[in-house]
Amino acid sequence: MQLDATQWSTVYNILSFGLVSMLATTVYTLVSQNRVLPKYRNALVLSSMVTFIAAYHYLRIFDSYKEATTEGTFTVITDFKESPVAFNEGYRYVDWILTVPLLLVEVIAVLALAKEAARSLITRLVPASAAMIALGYPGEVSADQGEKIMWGVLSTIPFLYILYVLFVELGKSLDRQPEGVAATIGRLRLLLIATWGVYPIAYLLPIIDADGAASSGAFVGRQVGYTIADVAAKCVFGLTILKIARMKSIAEGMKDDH
Ligand SMILES: *C/C=C(C)/C=C/C=C(C)/C=C/C1=C(C)CCCC1(C)C
Repeated sequence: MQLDATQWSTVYNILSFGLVSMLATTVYTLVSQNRVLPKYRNALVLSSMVTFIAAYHYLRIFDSYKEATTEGTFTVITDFKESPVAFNEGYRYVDWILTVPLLLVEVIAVLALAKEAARSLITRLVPASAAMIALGYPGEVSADQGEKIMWGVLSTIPFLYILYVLFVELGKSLDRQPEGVAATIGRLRLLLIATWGVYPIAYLLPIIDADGAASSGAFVGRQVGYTIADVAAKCVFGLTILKIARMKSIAEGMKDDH
């Protein structure tokens, strides 16, 4: 696979953008802890953990990308096959298998549901999300179109199940949320669907490209798609969680003075 100079720097810059977004959000959600009631702080801790874990993996992806494509200071090896080091796409999946279940627990935590209801949702969402990521990985790294489609379809089954639980099951708890909060939680769910939906689309790029897994356009598109989706699904999402926690804290009597 050949990357031209523009493609190479596009991926370089988007990875850099992903890394700094994760770092900044980690700091912001950490220092905002005392702006919410103690019972909502766990949701913020989970958000900080998610962006911290992602920041670490962006560092690793960044290193792996540079190693696989550059030699010396100024030479760019644009042909991945010529590179002695392979680009490791696995870092993303290691990241996701940790952060996706944590993101779902984060949603449940900010709702502060009754213990029973929270446990029932978590015991269904966490295994389903782990299965979704684990089933996607063999397809991601395969160069065979048929295998990509098969693993993609298998991974979509738990994906649809997660959407079902979030929309149908979780919908029932929205009636019990304070005024204004229910609407924000509704928007949070839409944000989740809109951003999580980008991943399977980015995954599809090498499948719909005539050059398949060897297409550099599909490679760049996938890196850009995954990174923008990560920033939306982890950073923007985490900040929305903070907003919900603030609204609920104020609705429950916390003074709105900081
Ligand atoms: C922070 C990372 C997040 C929120 C990652 C989410 C990832 C997905 C929703 C991935 C879904 C996939 C499918 C539904 C089918 C094809 C394979 C995947 C793993 C890309």
